[in-house]
Amino acid sequence: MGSPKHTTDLDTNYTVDQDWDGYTALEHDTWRRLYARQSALLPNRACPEFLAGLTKLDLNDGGIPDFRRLNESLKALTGWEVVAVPDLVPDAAFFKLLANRQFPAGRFMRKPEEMDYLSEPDVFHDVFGHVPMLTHPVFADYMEAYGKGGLRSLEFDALHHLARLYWYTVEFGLMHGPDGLRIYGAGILSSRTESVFCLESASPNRIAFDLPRVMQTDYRIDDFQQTYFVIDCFEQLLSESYKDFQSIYEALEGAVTYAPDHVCESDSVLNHGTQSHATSAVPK
Ligand code: HBI
Ligand code: FE
Repeated sequence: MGSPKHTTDLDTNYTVDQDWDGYTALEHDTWRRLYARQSALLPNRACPEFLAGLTKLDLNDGGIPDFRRLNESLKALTGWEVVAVPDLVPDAAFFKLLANRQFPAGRFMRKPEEMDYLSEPDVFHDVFGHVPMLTHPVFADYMEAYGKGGLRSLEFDALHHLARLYWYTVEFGLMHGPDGLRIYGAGILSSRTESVFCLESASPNRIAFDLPRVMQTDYRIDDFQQTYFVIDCFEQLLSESYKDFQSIYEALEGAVTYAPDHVCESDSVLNHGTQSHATSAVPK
């Protein structure tokens, strides 16, 4: 499938032992502080499905969760399991793990001076941010479908489209639920400052989710998002992921790439950000 590099990555096992006994008291303490901070902030901000998952998994019983114990609950709920990885794994390997309902989680804990910003996903981002969502049956199926779509994308040179979909849903997704705007993206849920910014600031765009539109949109990794895409429910996300991505990729060939702050005329806009520029479409 795809290039020889992808084939090699697909055959390599990137998982490691979590080595739970190797964590220091300081690292467990960092988990507890981060947990306390986010769990105080997230009621009425996170979607109810995340908060329910957090309760079910009991991630606050004294430090960094032991994946062996965590997996007993998670597997019983949706058949997903968490596997430890040293850092980012190559895309092909990442997709293969997701397609098999295995979520790769960084085993390292951030340093106390990095409470608010990290460039690589650590155990707090991966476990607190992502794993509660994997207890929800529909979201759990979406993540598997995403992994399968990712494996197929390797044949079409469409990785950038898939990476954008992941970014604007799994990492930075918002949902318009019965009680208003709520967070389901793990990149937000594990961030104290973005949990408030994404809902309350007038600055970012909030635009109704549209699959090809998302696949055409660049993103920023070094600052708050300038655009959030908003879904109605997880069933919508799952049914979108059953679409024929190949025909979407073909339709997107030669299409423009939108800058992160761009607003299109055809967008269904919930909030037009105060920082947006109408002329920010750039050729691919
Ligand atoms: N590896 N461990 C890990 N975690 C990720 O979130 C991750 C990754 N490899 C690739 C990747 N994400 C992204 O490029 C996907 O969006 C495609
Ligand atoms: Fe993540």
